[in-house]
Parts: sequence; structure tokens; C-alpha cells
Amino acid sequence: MFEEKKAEWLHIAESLKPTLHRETVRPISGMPDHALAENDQIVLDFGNHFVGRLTLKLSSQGSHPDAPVWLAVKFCENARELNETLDGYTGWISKGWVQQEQAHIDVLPAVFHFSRRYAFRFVKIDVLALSLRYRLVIEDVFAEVTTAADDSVLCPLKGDARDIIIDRIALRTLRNCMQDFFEDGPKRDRRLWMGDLRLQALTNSVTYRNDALVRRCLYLFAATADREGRIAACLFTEPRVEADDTYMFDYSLFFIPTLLQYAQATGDRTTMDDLLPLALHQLALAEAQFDPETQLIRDSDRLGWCFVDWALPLNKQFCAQAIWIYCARAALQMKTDPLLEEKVLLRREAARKHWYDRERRLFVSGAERQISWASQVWAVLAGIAEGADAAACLDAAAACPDALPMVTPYMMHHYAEALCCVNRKTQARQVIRDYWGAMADQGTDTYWELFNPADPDESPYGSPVVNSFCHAWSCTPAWFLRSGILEENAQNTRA
Ligand code: RAM
Repeated sequence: MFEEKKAEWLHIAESLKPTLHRETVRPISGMPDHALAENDQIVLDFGNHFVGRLTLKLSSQGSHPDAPVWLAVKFCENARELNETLDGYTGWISKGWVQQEQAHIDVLPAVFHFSRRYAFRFVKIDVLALSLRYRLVIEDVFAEVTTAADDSVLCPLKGDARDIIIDRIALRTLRNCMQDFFEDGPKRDRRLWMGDLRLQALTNSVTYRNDALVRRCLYLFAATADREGRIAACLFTEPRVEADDTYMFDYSLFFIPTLLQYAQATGDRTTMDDLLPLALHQLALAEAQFDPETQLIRDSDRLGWCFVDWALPLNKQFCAQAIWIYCARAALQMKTDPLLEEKVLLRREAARKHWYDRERRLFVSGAERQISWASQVWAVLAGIAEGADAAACLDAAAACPDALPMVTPYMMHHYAEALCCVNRKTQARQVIRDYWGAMADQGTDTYWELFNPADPDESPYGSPVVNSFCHAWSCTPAWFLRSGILEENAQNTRA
């Protein structure tokens, strides 16, 4: 499907590759004022989170160096990573993501460039070996850092001091994920993920306004749809543009609201019209997942069949139905379709009939009738819960100690947005101040992939050493604070 369009779509995507803004930055503290001996350690602080490549300018003191310099260099997004080690690592994703390497430098003086790009605020250098006859002089350390975001287009946020801090960190998060495309995290996975793109594009629309980058990413996804026309959950751009062989029910469908959002933010109808058939095709592909009798989505035990949140025990059946409805509604905003409209109503009713627990006033999911926060949030966002029921299901989750909690800033975004939908603006603001504010209170420059205030070691990967601490999907406080959605009289829903 769409095979004849893909070369052209790829061409458009590549023509929109950004010219990155480059800057040279130096540490604000930690530069040694003396020559280093074997086993010495320094920690350089660059004063903010950056993405780029490091250079060391080195020389020696004493006799002519008669042995190589052997250094261990660790790049850390935040201070907690400085003391983490890989000893006993049992996580299930590659420890290759941990930002550390060793270097041997045979000849001094030397200008040593690290070829790999890193995401960091701190750089820790351990002198593993010199010889007794000379010492190492660190003459200069600098990094060439990059972003596709133009800081000069930003307007300062006015108002509450805490909100200003929360916004600043959100902007930094988005900015540093904006490279050749919208990366999910510049430490890890450095990939274009649909779920992350949707929230990045949203925040970009009220901040950096790099609409061309959003358009590029839409075309990258379009160009890499598989033979059936299914959009992948994520894609690589190196060594060539290629979809990952990972497909998620929700991430494929989110191409639809991401396209709508882009069209609404830019008024670019040409792109919308060009990509709309592919967007609508995602709904057609999703049909196979529905039971035509009940109009309910079939559950699946395939790990990651539908993402929703990084909570492994979460049953996704209800959320998947809600996300289908949410995306179908976004499609209807781009193209009228009476049949689709009817299907939305049927599936909404089916969801209410099978999964609404009238006594408790909340939605359950799966054969075990699991109660989760995620189900209530998506019930609201999809309009399955309406009127007084909508706020009631969010309250019911809060009142139910067994409700499966939310894990990621990604899910918390949806919760705050659901609160706006039910006109709980003050509460939404408080969620942002409490949740993202708690990360800010820890002195972070960028927001994280995972944050559980009750468990700082929370990681879906088995160890926090591979967590990403500048993660795209947590940049949305800047959208909440700048779009006006938190204002009492603002429109409560969007695609
Ligand atoms: C992780 C990444 C990414 C996310 C996927 C589903 O691998 O953090 O951001 O979208 O999960």
C-alpha cells in the first residue's frame, strides 16, 4: 500500500532536514588548577544540559610522556548518574546506552575529540593510567552542542515563579530532543517514536514553532509504513531511514491526531491532504483487532501490543478501545464520514456497556476487570465518559487505593489533560506543580523518561542506569503553561 508514494514522501522528509544551531560551551566549574596524576578524578559541570561532542586539549608536565594517557570518561545527564555503576547490571535493555568510554592518548600535547554525541551536564574524567614520570595537564575542555530549536523565538513566560522554573526545564527538554528529527531522548533511544512525537509537536506548536521539523517527522513515518501501509511505532534514520519492526496499536493510530494537530497549528492543508489517506488507513488496519459482534477490541497478551504507559501489569484493552475512539474522532475532524461516525458511537456505547462499573462510577479493563488510572484518563479523553461521569471516574480512581498507578510523565500528561477536559483546571495545574515540580526540586535541567516520586529507582528496564533523563514525552508542561488550556475559560478539548 502507498508504495508509489513512498519515494516522494522520503524525498520531502529529507528536504526538510534541519540545519542545526551550533554553539561551543565550556565547563562552569571543575577545571583542575593543577596537573593530574594517575588515579586522579575530576568532575566538570557545564552548568546546564547539552547535547553534543566533547573535545579535550591535553598536554603534560615533567619528563617526556613515556606511556599513553588512559582515561575513563563518563557523561551524565544529572548528578545522580555520577555515582551509578554498571556493576551487577541485570536490566533487559542494552547497557551500551550508558554514556561512558575509555580513551588512550599516545602522544601529548593532543587535541582529543570524542566522535560519539552525548547528552550531558556533567563529565567525569578518571585518570586510569599515566606513568610516574609525567603528569597530565588539562588545558581546555569544550563541547560543540547542537539543537534544531531556535531559542530566539521564545517569549518569556510571565506569572508564578514556580511555573516559570517548571516551564524552563520543559523547554530545555524539548530543545535538546530536537536534533535531525524529534528524538525521544538524546541519551536513549535517539529514535523517532510516534507517541513522543505527538507530544513534542504539541509543545513545539506553542514554543519553538519548528513546524518544518514536525512535517519532516510526519513524512518520515509515512515513508516507512510497511507493505500493508501500517505505520511503525518508531524509526531509525541512520545509516538510512528505516522503520523499526515494532508496531503498537496506539502508536500507529496516533499518526492521525499528530497530523490533525500539525494541520491546525500551521494551516498546511497540502500536507494534510497528502497524508490523510495513509492516516485513515491506520483505522482500517485497526479493524482486525475488533470483534464485529460486540464492537469491543480484542485483548492481547503480546507484550507491547498497545503502549499506553510503562506499567507492565496494566491491562490495555479498555485504553486501546478509547484510543481508537479518540483517533477516529480526530479523523472525523479532517474528513466527514457518516459510517465512521456511527462506528464511533457504537464502540463508545459498547465500552460503556461492558466496562462501566455503575456502582463505583469507573471503567474497568480486561477479563479480570482491572481498575487503573489509565483507563479513567482515556475514558475522559475519548469522550466515553461524559458530563458528571467524566469527573466522577477520575475521582473514583483517586479514591480507589488499588487502582493501578500511572508511571510515566507521558501518562501524567494525559491525566493533566483529562483534568482540563472536565474543567478541573486548578487541579491540573497542581498536578503539574506537584509532579514535574518534584523533578524540578531535585535540581534537574531536563525532565525524565520515568518518575515515580515514591521510588527514585523506578525503571521499566530493570535498572535506572539506562533511564533517559531528558525525555521528549515529559516536555509538555510548557504546552500546559503556554497554550492557555489551564485558563478557566479555555476550550477544554483538542484532538
Ligand atoms: C521507550 C522510549 C520511547 C517510548 C517507547 C514506547 O522505548 O522511552 O520514548 O515511546 O518506550
